[in-house]
Amino acid sequence: MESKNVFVTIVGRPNVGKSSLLNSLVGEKIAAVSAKPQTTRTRITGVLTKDEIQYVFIDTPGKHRAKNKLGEHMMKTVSDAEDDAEVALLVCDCGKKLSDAERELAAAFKSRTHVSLVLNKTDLLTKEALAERILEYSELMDFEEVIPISVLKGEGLDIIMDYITSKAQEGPHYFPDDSFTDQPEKVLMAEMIREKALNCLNEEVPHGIAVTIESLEERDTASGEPILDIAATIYCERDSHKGIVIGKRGAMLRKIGSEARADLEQFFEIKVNLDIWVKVKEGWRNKEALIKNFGLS
Ligand SMILES: Nc1nc2c(ncn2[C@@H]2O[C@H](COP(=O)(O)OP(=O)(O)OP(=O)(O)O)[C@@H](O)[C@H]2O)c(=O)[nH]1
Ligand SMILES: [Mg+2]
Repeated sequence: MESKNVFVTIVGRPNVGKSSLLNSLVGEKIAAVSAKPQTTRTRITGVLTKDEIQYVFIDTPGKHRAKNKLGEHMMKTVSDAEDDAEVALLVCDCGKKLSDAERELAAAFKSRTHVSLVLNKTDLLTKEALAERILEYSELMDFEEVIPISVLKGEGLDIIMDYITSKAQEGPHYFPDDSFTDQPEKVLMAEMIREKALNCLNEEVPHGIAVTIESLEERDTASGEPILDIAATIYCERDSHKGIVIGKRGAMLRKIGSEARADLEQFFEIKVNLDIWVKVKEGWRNKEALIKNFGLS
């Protein structure tokens, strides 16, 4: 059997459902998803190997105007991804009107051959409204395909897969056939915790959060059952934010911890004991050294 591969870059403005799409296509929850824009901070590679074809998906941060150094790094990730795309999916929220972010992305991809428009969240729209949106977005450029989907309902994903499959070319598998991502274990864990913090917290607090895994140790409980001890730290930007993350008598931190633990146990298929600390690193999103320290540059 000849071996094939295809590299697919997923771009779009924040919150359109890029990471949701990545997770659905790969069939594993490898990228954090939240209702808050700017959830994804770095390039995330998802891998799916089916028979002879290896699909490599690259999820990127949502395109926006950077307001701090972290934002600048996020936008550098997007422009880097523009260069190495073989197939590019410009994902849009069909409930939203065309924006500058989409115009800029279309301009960046204009010279490429395999660029398709993916209109997500069709579940939120009537057929008529969707038809209008398709016309509006199709003006952007000469897309190879226009694919309306709903990640939520699992609709249209097979059409995306057929399209991508038709672009696969002879070549090696760059990742082991049984891997889903190139993200290190600790990064996946930290992102699972950050996702829960994003979902539980309001307003400006969640965007100023970074999560690191301090230690990781597997041991056997007294009954002989294996358990994974994970020690994590949530960094926030201010003392007042630290109070919010911890919550009344630690209630918020417990909620974040128990939701994260459930995901961790499911993904890593082992019982987890999760210990989370909260620390303050003032204004870290504008400090290069800290951004680097958190693995975000
Ligand atoms: N109604 C509806 N909501 C969806 C659909 N797909 C994703 N969402 C929701 O849209 C929100 C954003 O999803 P993400 O996957 O985090 O979006 P993203 O484009 O990766 O966002 P950034 O990482 O911030 O750029 C989440 O609340 C998802 O649950 C869909 O098909 N329909
Ligand atoms: Mg994302």
